[in-house]
Amino acid sequence: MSWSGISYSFHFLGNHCTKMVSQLEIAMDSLIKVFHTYSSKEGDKYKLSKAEMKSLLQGELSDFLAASKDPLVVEKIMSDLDENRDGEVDFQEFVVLVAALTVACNDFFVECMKN
Ligand SMILES: [Ca+2]
Repeated sequence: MSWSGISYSFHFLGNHCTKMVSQLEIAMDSLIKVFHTYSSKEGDKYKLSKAEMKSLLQGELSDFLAASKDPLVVEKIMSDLDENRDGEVDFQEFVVLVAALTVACNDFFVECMKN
């Protein structure tokens, strides 16, 4: 990398540290932090095992879990999300769940606003 490239990188990082973070950036940061808080507990630090997934759902989405009367809900979510069938949920697989739940919440919000 040239000197101008390095100074540009530092300039970018410097700006990034001092500027105000947006609501969306805070939300993205939270998603990453929540995932890693649970994924780092056992085995592969960057993937959720079934136990870690259950712990995340209980800790962060307890209302969603309580609303489901299905005793196999964790197993079903796990197998739905585990696209590459390695028995664990990586970050890319996890965000699919968050996106689906966010879409459902938005639909509910829009319906409420109409009434
Ligand atoms: Ca997987």
